[in-house]
Amino acid sequence: MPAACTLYGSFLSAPTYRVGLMLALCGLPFDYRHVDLSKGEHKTAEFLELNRFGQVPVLVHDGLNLCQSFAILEYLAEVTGKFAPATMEERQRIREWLFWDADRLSPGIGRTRFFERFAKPDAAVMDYMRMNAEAGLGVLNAQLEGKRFLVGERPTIADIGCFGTLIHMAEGRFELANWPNVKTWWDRMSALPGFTPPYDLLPKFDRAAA
Ligand SMILES: N[C@@H](CCC(=O)N[C@@H](CS)C(=O)NCC(=O)O)C(=O)O
Repeated sequence: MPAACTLYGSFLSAPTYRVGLMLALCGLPFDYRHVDLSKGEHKTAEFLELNRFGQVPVLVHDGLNLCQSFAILEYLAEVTGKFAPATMEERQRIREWLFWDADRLSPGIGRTRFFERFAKPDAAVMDYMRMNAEAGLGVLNAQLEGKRFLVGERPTIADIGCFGTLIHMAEGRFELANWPNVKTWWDRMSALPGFTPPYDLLPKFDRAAA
């Protein structure tokens, strides 16, 4: 993948981390632009030119501005050939995981963590979010029984996507040890060459590629 990459994101953002982690695991240096969500920088006319949805992350590569982190993972897998499906069946299985994550896992985990960290809504709302998150963790735990990775015998963007979703789970007061198969898989993901934890990978300032 010869062209340079620029990642726009926030150090607090799991979707930004998901893309940053993919780049790091692929060994691809990237310029980083810090988008300060607290100042509404993601809603400026300039940023909306990059992402019509007014959200981070955005990846700019080869003249294309790309949004939606799971779609960006698919793009990167395609252009690098890394963490990519080897067969049509794998492609579909990976998509199933990514779509399920966006539908079920991310909302529960992400919102519970957001509310725990930044706001305290009504207890019933918190319970509902937490229940959804725990249901998602239960699905992951069951699926990882006796398996090294989510699809096939090697890590794919399905793993990177779901791992990125869980990365701040401790901030949502989820105890990883309660889902032992998820914990074993987490340790395996954290041992991949190039793995970098979120607050090391994503700074609070712009950074040029090393
Ligand atoms: N489905 C999107 C979700 C992105 C997202 O929710 N980004 C958050 C930060 S973690 C954001 O930009 N929030 C501001 C907003 O939605 O206005 C993705 O996966 O990229």
